[in-house]
Amino acid sequence: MTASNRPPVVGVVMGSRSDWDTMQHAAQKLGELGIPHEVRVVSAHRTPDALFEYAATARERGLKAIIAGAGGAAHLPGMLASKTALPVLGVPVQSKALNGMDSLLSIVQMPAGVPVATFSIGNAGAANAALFAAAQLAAAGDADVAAALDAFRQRQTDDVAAGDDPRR
Ligand code: RP5
Repeated sequence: MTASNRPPVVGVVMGSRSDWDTMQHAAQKLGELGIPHEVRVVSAHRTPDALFEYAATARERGLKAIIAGAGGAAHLPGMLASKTALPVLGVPVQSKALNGMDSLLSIVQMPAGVPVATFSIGNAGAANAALFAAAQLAAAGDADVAAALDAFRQRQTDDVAAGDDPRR
């Protein structure tokens, strides 16, 4: 079975379709590593009931982690974390008004007892959240993901070495 026809183990959620430009970098990395995942728009403010339902059923549906991206008053990751003990990986989307500082601070400053692992603002944060979710799956014993992650790291190292003269 390919990653796309196995049940998802990672959920990629975002507060708005407008977050997809950023969050596609998480989905792309998960795909590259062969990790089955789902992608949904779930808004803390516009669809709060759907958010609660998503978080409350995530574990029983087989998810092992949720990557959640949001911008501005970015309450989605924290509210998901309030309803599930699955790891929630928060991605601050770069907002237009405040460049993502609002998103970052909204996501990172969780009260003790309800953790959200917070990544950097924007595309790098989305990509790294996916790689971190992969590392969690690998650490929990998924040998295929561990091998895919090692291969990714090696390719990345090789790519840097192959282009080590910036004039070429
Ligand atoms: C947040 O508001 C979303 O995560 C998005 O980053 C931001 C703006 O949403 P739209 O107005 O573009 O739908 O909830």
